[in-house]
Amino acid sequence: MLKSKISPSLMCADLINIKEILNELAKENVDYLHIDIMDGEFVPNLMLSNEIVKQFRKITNIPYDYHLMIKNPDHKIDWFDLRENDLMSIHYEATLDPKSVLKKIKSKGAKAGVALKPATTIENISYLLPDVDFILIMTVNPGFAGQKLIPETLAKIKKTRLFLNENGYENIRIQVDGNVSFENAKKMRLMGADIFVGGTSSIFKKDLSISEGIALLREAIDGD
Ligand code: S6P
Ligand code: MG
Repeated sequence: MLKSKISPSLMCADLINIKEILNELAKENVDYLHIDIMDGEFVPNLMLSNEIVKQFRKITNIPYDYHLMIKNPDHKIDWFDLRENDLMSIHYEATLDPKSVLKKIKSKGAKAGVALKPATTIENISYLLPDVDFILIMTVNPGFAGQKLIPETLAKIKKTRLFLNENGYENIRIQVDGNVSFENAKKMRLMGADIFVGGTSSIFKKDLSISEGIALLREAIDGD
C-alpha cells in the first residue's frame, strides 16, 4: 500500500484567519493544501481563485494540490502558479483532450491527476494512465463541501486500485475527495485510497481544533 498523505481543503477553512491556519497546517506537517478551483460552469458554484491562492504562497511552503473543476482547462493551465511538487487534477469530463492537458501539467514538473465524477469509471480513462500520476475519485458530486458520501464510490476505489495493480500502474496514487470523515477515511484506506482530502467532516470539523481533526484523521487512516 502506498504511504498515506493528507490534503486539507482550503475552501473549508476560515479564510479570515488564513495566516494562522496555514501556520498551523505547516506545524502539523500536512502533505498538501487542497485548492478547489470552480468556474460556475463545470460545477454550479464558484470557489477559490488562482490569484488569491497565489498570494498565500507568501506565507506557506506547503505544496499545492489544485483540483480544477473548470470547463476546458486546456488553455488555462498557464494561468496558475504551478510549481514542482504540486499536484494538479483536471476533470476527465471537462475537456475533449485530457491527455494533452495532463502532459502540459507534467511539463511544468508538477504531478498530473485525472479527477472522476462518481459516474465515470476507471475503464473510461484507461488510455490516459501512461500520463497520470494520480486519480482523484470524487466520493460526492463536485461543487460543494458538507455533502454525504455516495456509498457506491467505496467499491469504485477498490475496483480502481485492482485495475491499476493488474495493469502495471502500482505507483499511480488514488486520492479521495468528499465526506472523508473519520469513519469513511478508514473504509477508503481499506479500499486502497492513499491521498485524503480533509474538509468539514474531519480537519475543519466544527467543535474540533485543526490539530485534533488531523490526529483523528491520521488515526482513522493508519491506526489499527
Ligand atoms: C467539493 C470539493 C471538495 C470539498 C471537500 C469538502 O466539490 O472538491 O474538495 O472541499 O470535499 O470536504 P467535506 O468533508 O466537507 O465533504
Ligand atoms: Mg476538491
